[in-house]
Amino acid sequence: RRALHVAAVAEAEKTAATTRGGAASVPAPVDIANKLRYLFGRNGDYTNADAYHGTAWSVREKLIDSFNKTHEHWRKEDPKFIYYLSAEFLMGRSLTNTVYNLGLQGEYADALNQMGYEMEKVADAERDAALGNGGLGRLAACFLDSMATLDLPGWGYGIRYKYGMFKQALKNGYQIEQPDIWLTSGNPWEVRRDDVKFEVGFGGRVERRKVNGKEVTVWTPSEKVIAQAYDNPIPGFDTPTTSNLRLWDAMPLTEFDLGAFNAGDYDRAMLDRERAEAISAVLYPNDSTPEGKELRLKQQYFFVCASLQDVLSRFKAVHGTAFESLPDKACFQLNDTHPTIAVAELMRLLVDVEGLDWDQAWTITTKCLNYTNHTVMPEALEKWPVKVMAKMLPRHMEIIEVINEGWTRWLAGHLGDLKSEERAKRIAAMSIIHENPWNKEEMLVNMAYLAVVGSSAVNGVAAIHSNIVKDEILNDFYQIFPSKFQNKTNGVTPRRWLAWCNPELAALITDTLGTSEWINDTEKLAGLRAYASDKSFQAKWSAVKKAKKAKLAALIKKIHGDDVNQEALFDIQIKRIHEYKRQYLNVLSIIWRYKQLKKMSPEERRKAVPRVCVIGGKAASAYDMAKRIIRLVTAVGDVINRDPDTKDLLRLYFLPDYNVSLAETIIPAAELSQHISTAGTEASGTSNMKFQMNGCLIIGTWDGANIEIAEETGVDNVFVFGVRAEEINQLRKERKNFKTDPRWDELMRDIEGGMFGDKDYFKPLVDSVNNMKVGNDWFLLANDFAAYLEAQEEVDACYKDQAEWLRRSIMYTAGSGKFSSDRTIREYAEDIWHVKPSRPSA
Ligand code: GLS
Repeated sequence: RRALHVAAVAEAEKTAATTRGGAASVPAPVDIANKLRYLFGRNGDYTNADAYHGTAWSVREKLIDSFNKTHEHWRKEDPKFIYYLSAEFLMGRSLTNTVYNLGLQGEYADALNQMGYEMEKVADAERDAALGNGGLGRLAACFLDSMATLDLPGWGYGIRYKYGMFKQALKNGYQIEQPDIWLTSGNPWEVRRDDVKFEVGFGGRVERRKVNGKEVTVWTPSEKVIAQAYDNPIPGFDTPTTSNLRLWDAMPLTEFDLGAFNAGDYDRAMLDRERAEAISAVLYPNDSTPEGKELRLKQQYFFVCASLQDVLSRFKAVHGTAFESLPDKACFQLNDTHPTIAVAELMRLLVDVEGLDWDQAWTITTKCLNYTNHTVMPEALEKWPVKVMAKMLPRHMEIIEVINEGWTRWLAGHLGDLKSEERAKRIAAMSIIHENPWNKEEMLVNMAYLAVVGSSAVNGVAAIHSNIVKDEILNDFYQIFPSKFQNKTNGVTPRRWLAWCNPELAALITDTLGTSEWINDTEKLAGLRAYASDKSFQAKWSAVKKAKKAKLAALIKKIHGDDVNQEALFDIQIKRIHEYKRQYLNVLSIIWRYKQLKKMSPEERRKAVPRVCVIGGKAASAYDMAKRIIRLVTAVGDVINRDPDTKDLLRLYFLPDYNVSLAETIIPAAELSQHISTAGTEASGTSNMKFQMNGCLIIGTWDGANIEIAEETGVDNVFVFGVRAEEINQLRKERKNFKTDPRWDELMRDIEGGMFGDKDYFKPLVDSVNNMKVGNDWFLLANDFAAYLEAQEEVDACYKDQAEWLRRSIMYTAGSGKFSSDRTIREYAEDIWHVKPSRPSA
């Protein structure tokens, strides 16, 4: 029957091919029009948004062809897979990336032109898929691009949030949050898999039963939901490989309680649906800030449970119950602690469901799992109250207790040489379950400790950060398992972040190097060093930057209604708003600059370097201080941008709703970007790499990946300032002896005195950094203030020498080879995952 069916379809396709050239070769304009006609019921006179949908649904078919081919190949080859478990994937838009990665940009750009549309405007109609907060989620998205490009068998697994990262609007200069309703017009980039769904349980009770003389543990959840799979094909670049991001949507077990409905109880009839859907409804809008809500733990378990069941069911279909070979076929990367419940869940599936004995299951589990730490912020290292865990996941809590017993017992033996008091102290410090230091009544499960104990490899995301992980955050563990700890410096995809978002610069690079191979071999960018001082090359380089600045200027005009001086230095700080990232310090230096300009004679002003400063980023909805910082930016901008004495020389704009697509416009236009976190606080940063690739100079602290960027670019080409990470602890202790700079004191008085209005609202901001006692100014703004102003003066001096500025700009791009996520992923694949490329035939 099946053979007959296959033959019949093949025959039909042959005739179709002779009559209409085969689906794949329907001319793109016809195909786009067909999609609009048959999927949307539209006939002519389309808006850009219509044209986007028609184009996207047309491109989707080619994407799915490639996806199917790849998976057919992988099914046959059965290679080892890497599964990237992440609560966040900040994908942004897909159309441009997909047509470029599939090599279809010419065809579709022409098609749209013929129809009277421009690809860029059409692409602009797409909504961002904002299923992530910031760097951590965007890193996961870059990693998927690189895995596919490198032909590595691998999938991402996460949650299909109905509402992604909130939309940020400004009302009178204050942030307001609006829901991100991104799925309303349908999502052409996903495929719902009605044949892939799993049950996920919560709560209930755990019992031991005897089955065939063997004691088994049975967990009977009190609540069950369905995890429904949606596949999001991920096209590699310059390869036939298209891999997958599988996202789970939560649905009720039964569609609808008809009994309750018939009895007139409409609310109850809908209750299950609402409860289930709540699980995948909203992304928690936090980044490096705490969020201990039960729903978040529920989300974490929900996607981990569905993903592990999915992987095990595919494994069993091929290998039956030969679970000892699971580590040869599958490994899981835990993206931060969010998916750490996987340690307990894999144990539960292997022991309770598959009947393996504990030790065997533990060997398999620890071989399969690896953990990446992404933050040093103590408040962001997740800890769940035992009470919460025991109620929501009673069996997992038991499993974690058993893991911890085994772990502490092992430790006691391992530390046998120590005096008993010292040994007890060390064991207590490393126990996965421990007291809450702020509330002795409460016991907590430390998810980072669970991840370390349950994994083969643990890594940080930049050299300095990996050292902090080893020497501070997880030092006890490092002393015991030094070889478990690694560094994997982050990277970003050079496709989205250089080639596709800056096609003009990409064309110039390709022209100059005589090849476009740098797009997947970024080390080739080093070839640009030879041209760094070449006048005619500098002129072309500068022309591209000017064109990109014009685009950003147009955007500022659209948002704020102001024309800005395009000859000015474009100075950018875009990232989540956080005290440790120190946007506040940036604002203080802008106020200082403003005050200096005010004092200058017309003659002096003529010599000043004009600047357009842009700040963008979202504040977590509950992060009060961050919201005040945003208001300070807008308030200072309101004064500066309207002052006739200075408005040609200095502007400050807050660009609302910073997201991936806004970044794609801003970064190519930036000349100076700010990465000024307190040394030792920013694990890596990844926008710094995107700016570097686009030839943007950096003013920054000796922190995160800034250090490695400076090494690759030439330290003298970077404006580095501020205290070093090693000094921080001491400086914090010596807070009350610290003498602030008189300029600092003046600025504090200005803000406090109402120079920018809203003085009551700004008071807590001033107080947070101004009262020099232990604990205040935790992020040491005052310590770095003078050095920062000095570095800013160096920036001005350098900008006056355009030849030098351009030389440096070129050196940045030339030195960015290391920061391709292809390099990062290759390192993960070789050192941690042991996964090899497997490419389908073209
Ligand atoms: C983060 C760090 O804060 C960033 O420094 C880092 O670049 C990113 C990716 O590793 O991870 N951790 C976090 O919780 N949010 C981030 O962006």
